[in-house]
Amino acid sequence: MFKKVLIANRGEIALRVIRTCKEMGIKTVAVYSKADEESLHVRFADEAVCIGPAPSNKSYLQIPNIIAAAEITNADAIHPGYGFLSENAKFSKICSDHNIKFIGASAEMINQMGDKATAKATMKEAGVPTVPGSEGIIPDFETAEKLAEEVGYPVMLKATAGGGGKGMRAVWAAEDLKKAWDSARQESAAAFGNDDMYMEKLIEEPRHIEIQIIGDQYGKACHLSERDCSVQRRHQKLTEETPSPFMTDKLRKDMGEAAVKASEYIKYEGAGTVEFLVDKHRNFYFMEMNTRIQVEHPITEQVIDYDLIREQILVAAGVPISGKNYFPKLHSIECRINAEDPFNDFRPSPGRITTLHTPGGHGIRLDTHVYSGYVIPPHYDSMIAKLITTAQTREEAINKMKRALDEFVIEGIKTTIPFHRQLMDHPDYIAGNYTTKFMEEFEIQEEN
Ligand code: MV4
Repeated sequence: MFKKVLIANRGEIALRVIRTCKEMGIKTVAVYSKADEESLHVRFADEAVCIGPAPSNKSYLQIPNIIAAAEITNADAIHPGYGFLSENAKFSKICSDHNIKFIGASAEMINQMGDKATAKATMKEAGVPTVPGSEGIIPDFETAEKLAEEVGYPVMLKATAGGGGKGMRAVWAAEDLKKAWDSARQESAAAFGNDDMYMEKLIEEPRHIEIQIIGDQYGKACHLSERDCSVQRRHQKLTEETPSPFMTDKLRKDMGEAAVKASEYIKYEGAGTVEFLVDKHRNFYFMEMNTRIQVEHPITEQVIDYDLIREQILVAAGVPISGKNYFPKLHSIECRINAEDPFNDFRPSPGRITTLHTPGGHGIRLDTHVYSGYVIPPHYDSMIAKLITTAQTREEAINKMKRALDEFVIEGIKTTIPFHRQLMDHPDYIAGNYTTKFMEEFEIQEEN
């Protein structure tokens, strides 16, 4: 088992990993930027190394500084969390070249799943349902035109180096294809240095339902059921829940088996998430595979009483998984609390928290690194807390979330708490009747 783990991240996920390491008797090393000197993850870790100034590209993304921190503290493993370097193949490779265990996917796996057309072709070989469309990359516009006629409009153009919606264009008619093709390739070249595109039949008003999987070093994988992440704004998840209100026992069984089949086919090691698009007829299609722990992992932990970070560490240390699949016994909802102003287009609202009162009581979990007097820096992602409620039924979990949001007081900055409070009163949300289109119609009401 590892003696000392360096957490190459910040905020709530750094704290999350440190907590599990402490429970496992593993020493911890925090890395931090100058702007994070007063952060809790620095205080909670056994050791802490400053790796640079505030900007991410000079600190949390600086591979040499992080490797140096691991060398001087003699860490034998690095947990990357999510975001930053968690899906950076070069970082994974450099860790293994330095005999430091990267608690995540191998460089090969990151590259294979990071290239969306390759990931999709691999899943198709594995027998996982994929959206009808091109066989891999489209060589030129003429081929795209012909293919779109065969597939039938509407189609979706996607950048193979993309993900999370970047370099993606929905095309409803032939006369719009050329403009979409050019702008998608331009966007992808600018964002990823790669403008290769592939095409799919457009799935209208899909739900985003993902399956948590865990694979060990011996080729075994199991699934830990689903999370419904359809409530998103500009490809940013706002709230997630498990079980999905759209799920049926058969659909869960079929999606779980597809996710396990995919993971065992690619010999996936570690915690991973297989994302699916689900249409209104409950057909499901592979979308993407994430090779990292996800922000929303706590709702899965809550309904199956499981510590996913602990499982990641055990698998990385070579411990075989139990192999049994898990099905939710409870209902859990997560609301991402961001330092943003929902009454002003969700614009960021960094600054000092002058008053903080956190919710508590039965079925309430709050994963956060903030404290009264803490200054939210402007340099990083705006998420400051994850409020998670768990109960026997969805209705009770929603009621608990309403009560917890009413108790949650953060002054000195704006937050998305009022948005989530209104969401919990929305009839379509309460009815579980929402797709990835939901936020396009949601209108926040001005507070009195
Ligand atoms: C799609 C789609 C409809 N049809 N693919 C969004 C980012 C990336 N995960 C893929 N995405 C989509 N792919 C086909 N063939 C609709 C989306 C999509 C979406 C998917 C999940 C969650 C939110 C979304 C918001 C807009 C579009």
